[in-house]
Order: sequence, then structure tokens, then C-alpha cells
Amino acid sequence: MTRTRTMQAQARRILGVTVAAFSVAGAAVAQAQTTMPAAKPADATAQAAFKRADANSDGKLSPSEAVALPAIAARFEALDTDKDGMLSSTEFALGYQAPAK
Ligand SMILES: [Ca+2]
Ligand SMILES: [Ca+2]
Repeated sequence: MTRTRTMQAQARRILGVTVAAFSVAGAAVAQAQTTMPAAKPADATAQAAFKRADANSDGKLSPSEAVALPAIAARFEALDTDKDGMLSSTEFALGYQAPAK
């Protein structure tokens, strides 16, 4: 009887520890999400790369300008979502931030 009670207490304690561990893990994940760097650094990099590639500085990337960035040039048509034959900085940033692997 006493033994059974001890085991039950032990089981309850283990369960409590497990729940506590999950809570800590959950808190850590939540903190990791809130402390994740904002998208700004990546945007800045994409914009910098865009400006470098935009040889005539018209704010759009033509297929010949995109040649300077093979990873972009290879997906030029897919990235040109409005199909105007040019990559806007927005279209470019999307492709730049999700490079093909
Ligand atoms: Ca251009
Ligand atoms: Ca376009």
C-alpha cells in the first residue's frame, strides 16, 4: 500500500517535470521567435544587390542586367510575376530572399 502510493507520487512527480520541461521549451521557442532579427537586414542586402545589378539605375532589372546575378537570371521568368519582362525591386527581393537550392 505504502509502496503503491510512493510509486504514484513518483509518477506524478515525473509527469510534473515533463510538463515543466515542455513549458520551458515552449517559452524558449516563443522567445526565439520574438528575438528573431527582423526582415530588414535581408531586405537591405537584397536592395543593395538590386542596385548593384541595376546597371542603368532605372529601378528595374532587365534580363541582361540579371546576368550579373546567375541565381536570379536562372529564375528570371519565374520571378517576373507581373510578366513585364523586367524584375522590379519587389520581385527581385522575393527571389533574392528565397534562393534556389
Ligand atoms: Ca535596369
Ligand atoms: Ca516584373
